[in-house]
Amino acid sequence: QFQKPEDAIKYRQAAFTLMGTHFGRIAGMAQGKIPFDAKIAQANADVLATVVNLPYTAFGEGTDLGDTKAKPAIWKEMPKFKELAEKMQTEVGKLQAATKTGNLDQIKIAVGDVGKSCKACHDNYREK
Ligand code: ASC
Repeated sequence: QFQKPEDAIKYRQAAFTLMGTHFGRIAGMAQGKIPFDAKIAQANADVLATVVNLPYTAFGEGTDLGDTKAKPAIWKEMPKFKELAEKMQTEVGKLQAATKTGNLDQIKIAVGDVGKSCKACHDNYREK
């Protein structure tokens, strides 16, 4: 799928950057740092719901070395890593549903749960 390990590393980093950008806009609204606009929240959640599926095709064998913050533990504990990824994807699905209601209180709860699911993986599998 990827020609070189560096290509996979760049690809997954690009996907994580997009996740951070689109989640960050919704989180900013939840935190009152960005004015709440239900339509914009929904549009960002729709993009987020797609891009959360992208990074995990790019953690193949041999992509553990290079310019990456990914810890070797990922490849030693791939089922656990994938489980945390799926948990995050589930929480993003709930966030997407919450943005469709336009209810900021529901969005705030879902943002908190997505944030926890990001952090759960970072704690074990990403270099600082
Ligand atoms: C973000 C972002 C993350 C998560 C994480 C939540 O907006 O870029 O990596 O939220 O900070 O704990």
